[in-house]
Amino acid sequence: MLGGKITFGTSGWRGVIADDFTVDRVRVVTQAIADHITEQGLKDRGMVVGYDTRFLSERFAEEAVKVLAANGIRTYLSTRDAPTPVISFEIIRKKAAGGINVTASHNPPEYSGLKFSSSWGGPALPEATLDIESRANTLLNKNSILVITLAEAKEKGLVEDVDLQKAYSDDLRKKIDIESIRKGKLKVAVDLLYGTGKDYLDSALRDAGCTVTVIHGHRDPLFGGRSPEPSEINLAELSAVMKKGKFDIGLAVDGDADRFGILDCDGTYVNPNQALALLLDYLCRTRTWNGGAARSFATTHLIDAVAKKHGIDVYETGVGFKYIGDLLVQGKIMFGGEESAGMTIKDHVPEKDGIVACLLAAEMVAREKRSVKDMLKRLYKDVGTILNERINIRITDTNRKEMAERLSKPLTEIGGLRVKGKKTTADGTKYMLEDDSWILMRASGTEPVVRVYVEAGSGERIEELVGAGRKFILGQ
Ligand code: VG1
Ligand code: CO
Repeated sequence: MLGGKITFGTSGWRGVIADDFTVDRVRVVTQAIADHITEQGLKDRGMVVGYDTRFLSERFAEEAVKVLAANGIRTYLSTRDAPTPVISFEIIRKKAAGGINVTASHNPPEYSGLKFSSSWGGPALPEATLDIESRANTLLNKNSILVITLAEAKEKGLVEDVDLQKAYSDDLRKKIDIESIRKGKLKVAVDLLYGTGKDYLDSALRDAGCTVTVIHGHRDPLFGGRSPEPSEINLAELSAVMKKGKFDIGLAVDGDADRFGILDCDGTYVNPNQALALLLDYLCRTRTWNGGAARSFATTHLIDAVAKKHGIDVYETGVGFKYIGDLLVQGKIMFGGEESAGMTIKDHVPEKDGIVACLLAAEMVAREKRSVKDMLKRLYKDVGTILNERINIRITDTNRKEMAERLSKPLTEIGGLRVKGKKTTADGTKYMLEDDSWILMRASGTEPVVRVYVEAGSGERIEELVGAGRKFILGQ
């Protein structure tokens, strides 16, 4: 058997390079995908294949192409590293059977990963990933992977090198109010976090007349020693750049450019939940779209308050953008967001898109002519103050077991307040407390951490709840 079991987490299969994530295992997973799409009768539609800027990503992508070709499946292979939403866009454009992006997204540098998107363009739903997983785990014990060389695949016309950038970038002009951004003459600081967003986000901003200062715009498979996640701590350097100059907004995307990061004009980090609520409010005021708003179980209820203000429905989904993507293709929503800094909009890809989110934030700042802080103040006045926080706690295998046990027992009191209601889903139990604050604790499906999500009306309550959650997880 080639290593341990292969499992797809919240988004794709991820593993440590040279340990879980190896050439052999990429071939196995690709064979499972090839069998999956063959059984669905989609094999003649071909697959879009891309890769991020991590160590050996293009090599792993090549392995996927070789296996697909051996199975008689044609590949549209990206000529450069590709954001996941761009793969999604191309799947829809080419009416392909699906797509593979070799990426571990926001994970630390030692990870690689493989995201499989279905023919409808979004991250595969559990029914697809469970099938692929089970096929892959059966294949691990067999020696039946079909592989041919890349040269042979090319000779047979089974690989087409494609530029994914142009069509996607042209399409952005239909979705973003470029003229308003142009009129705003924005000065924008951009952190590309060494990832795939390069020449997508910065170029789109320049095309819209912005003056753009870019940092980390080159490939570094070690991501400067951090994770390519646009979190507050990882954007400290961008914030420092902004404090030295005069900027209207700071923008960032994660390693595969499906997540966004936003800094206010003074370099202050904007919490993604707040950014989502502001963007939803802005879109409701500036677009004439029908449909509701979707948010994951862990995402702020500020979305609900904004939706109520505009009279639109709210859909609550499990954690993972696949569920939001599914609602988008069903035509039920005009907006979908996750607290981890993922969002998409009507008529766009059913996948989170950090590039679109950042451009919409630029558009909002250009049109509103206010700082994010001011917009937020106004929003809170309008719909009430809801603050939130998420912390990640690294756990060992020993405290994982004890924690699971503790989590399985119902709680009646948290942080000194009585539990007034609870909702249990596959993502854990969300406890609603007497003062309308809430807390959710769940194990991540992409990293070896437990996440504690809290929401409350004041900073002090947030602190108390975070403290209670930490104590609960670590058992002290
Ligand atoms: C995290 C986020 C989730 C997101 C997923 C993939 O999952 O919480 O909202 O969809 O990552 O994001 P988890 O199970 O680790 O909490 V990405 O940028 O890695 O595609
Ligand atoms: Co990502």
